[in-house]
Amino acid sequence: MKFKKSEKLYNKGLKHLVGAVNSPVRAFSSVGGNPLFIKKAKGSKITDVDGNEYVDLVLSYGPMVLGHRHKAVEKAAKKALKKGYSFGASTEAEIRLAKIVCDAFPEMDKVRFVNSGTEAVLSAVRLARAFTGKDKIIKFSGCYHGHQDSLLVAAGSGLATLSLPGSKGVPEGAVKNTLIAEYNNLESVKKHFEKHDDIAGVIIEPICGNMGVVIPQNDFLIKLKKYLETKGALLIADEVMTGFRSKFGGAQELLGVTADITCLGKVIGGGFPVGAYGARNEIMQEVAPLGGMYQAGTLSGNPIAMAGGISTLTELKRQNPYEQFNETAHILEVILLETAKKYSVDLVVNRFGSMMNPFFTKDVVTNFEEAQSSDTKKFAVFFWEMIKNGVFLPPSQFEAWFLSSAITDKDIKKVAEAVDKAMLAVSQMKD
Ligand code: HOZ
Repeated sequence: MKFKKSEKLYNKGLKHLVGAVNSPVRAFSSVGGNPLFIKKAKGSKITDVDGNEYVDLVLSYGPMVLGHRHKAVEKAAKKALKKGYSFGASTEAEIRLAKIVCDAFPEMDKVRFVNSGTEAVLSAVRLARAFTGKDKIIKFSGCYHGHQDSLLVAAGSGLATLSLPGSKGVPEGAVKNTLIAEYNNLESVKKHFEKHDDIAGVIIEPICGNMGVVIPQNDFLIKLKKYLETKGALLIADEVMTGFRSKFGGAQELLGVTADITCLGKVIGGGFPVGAYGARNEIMQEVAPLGGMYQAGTLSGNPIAMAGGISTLTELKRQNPYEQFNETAHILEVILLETAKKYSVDLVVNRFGSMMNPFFTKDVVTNFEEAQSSDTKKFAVFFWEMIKNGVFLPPSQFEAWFLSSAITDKDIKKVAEAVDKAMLAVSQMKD
């Protein structure tokens, strides 16, 4: 497999783009080598500029739940494109997408569309503060909620990938109201409430995908919500990854829990830039123009993105692929674990719905500390062997693998063959 054109574009890109990328994880920093440049994608496959075709398990970090360029989505986006790209005024499409979203989340009466998951979360945090009149927010180590200042501490995703404890340029004051708890550990939340009486809420990825996939254990979410109710604090569910992906009603439907404020992104734009936050009327009443919590955006509710979202969610409802996701993830889990056993490689696989990934460790992974015990050098070797054998994975131990409804049996066979070669390579690594 050759990567000459990618290499050439990477070197060219270094001149005017930071690290030749527009989001750090794309730079392949933790796996070494040069990043791949992509030419096109269709269905379950993605093709780089050298013409190498891969089974895509990145899926743009989640949005492409139907696979790339689904017919219905492409048709809807093209139709919208012909009518104009942006108006700075309301359209009927926004009302249609809002209804689909609110219908899927039982306690969501109103939603506000923004342009990214980061924007959705930063607005949701502001809203929680506006509604409760309190300042402090608890987040869990290893969860990543976008790159807003106040939550850029103990974060997963790119920060975990680059081993950064936080970000330069975030003033102390910006994080002074952020408290850190441990995922799957209710006591660590309670300890903060014992010390502080000004906690507005707790933000969580209900199924975490940003320290690798980590799953709530023993009804953690349900217990957390019950506890927060006794404290008058809000539960903010960051469902940017899981919304419409774990189930149509997100991880909340799957886990039987209802958040006070829900953040969405990725799937609700079908690959176009969208984010959203929503809640019951009583809370959304605070948002301008109804209330005094200000939040705005020139491109918010963009007509092409709305068309992408409506068509994706309509098709997703029709397909109802959630059982199929479980089955496919189970098959991949068995492939990974059996191959690891064959080559005596320590491996743990975490999966939930259409999100999964392996950790190169022998112990269970239920929180950030345990996720960090994974051998990232082994992951790097595994990653490159998967690439060389035609499977596109996130170039980080701490990013989830995603499934789409476009994946075929032939793709799974290709993944299995690649896993065999990759695991063999890992087993041959010298200490
Ligand atoms: N925020 C995405 C999920 N971790 C990763 C995409 C990126 O950082 O580029």
